[in-house]
Amino acid sequence: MISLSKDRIDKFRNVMQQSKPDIAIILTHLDPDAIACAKVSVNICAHFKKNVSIFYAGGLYHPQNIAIWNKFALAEDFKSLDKIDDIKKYDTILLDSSSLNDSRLKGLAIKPIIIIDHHLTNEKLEESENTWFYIKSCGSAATLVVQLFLALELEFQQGDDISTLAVIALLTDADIKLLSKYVIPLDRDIYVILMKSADASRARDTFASVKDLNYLKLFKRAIDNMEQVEGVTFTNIGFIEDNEVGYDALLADELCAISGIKTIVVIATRKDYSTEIKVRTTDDKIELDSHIKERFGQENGGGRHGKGAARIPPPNKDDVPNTAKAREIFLNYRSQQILDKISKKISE
Ligand SMILES: [Mn+2]
Repeated sequence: MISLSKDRIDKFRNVMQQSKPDIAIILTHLDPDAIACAKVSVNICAHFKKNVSIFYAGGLYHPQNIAIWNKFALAEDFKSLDKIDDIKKYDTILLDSSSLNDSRLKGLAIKPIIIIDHHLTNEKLEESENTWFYIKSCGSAATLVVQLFLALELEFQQGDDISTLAVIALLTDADIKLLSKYVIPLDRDIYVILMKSADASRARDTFASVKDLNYLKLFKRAIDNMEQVEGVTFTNIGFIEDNEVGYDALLADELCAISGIKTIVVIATRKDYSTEIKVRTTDDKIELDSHIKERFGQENGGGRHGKGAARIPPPNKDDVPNTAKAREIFLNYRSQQILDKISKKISE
């Protein structure tokens, strides 16, 4: 396995040793990758005898995140970023994200001493004597954090939470069976090492437990309302309750894995009449997020609304339908509007 050079590790040790006694790990989103990065990093910080707290922006949304949250009792360690008392008290570590201007930070000025991320951004982050940045395109940020953990000669215990969470992160971000186009040999090497200690049945359970009766109800709607337009499969699942938010993403993931479906668009409308759009494709040649940004605006597609996702804000109060008939027309109108936007060629 490719290891980090001795110089890089020495520098990491220095940065950690010189840091403040209190470290805040900042996550701009909660997903399996960010969660695993944070938990492995807690062990790294503990190795340097630091007090560490994890703060996150946003919410859990995707049912898989909720399953992980409950199964691994994460509520104990993870605090909402709104609860951060005095940011100056801490040195900060930014994981699975490297944007300091991320809108999800709500203007919180952070100067991380450590950044580990697998998304390349346009922001020019320059490492100084007191900072350590590791940004490299690969399947998951957990790969890079685990590589660092191992390079520091730390060890996983048989069946521990952190190796299990890292396996879940890899299987989610780097795609089941590590088939994502972003996967590099390092991801596979790390996966093999993790599987020696991870609790595979617990990892499997986490994937299986997300499908409940809500899922089944929405799945039926998705199947009933499915239509094919020029090789793209559309489905409008209609209104979703607040506790069903995120199921649209899960449905898109699942439907995209069905043979014969190449690109899937799942449309769902929330109580405030905003519309969530989730797009998944198996076509490696499509740069999905840039297409989504072109059509739905820059804050979509890997921006504020996540990978493969877009959102149409709620209509003006006066335009909110209040009869069943008007609601039906609204849903049809939104479907058509989205269908038009998606099938339109970028050059038009
Ligand atoms: Mn990630």
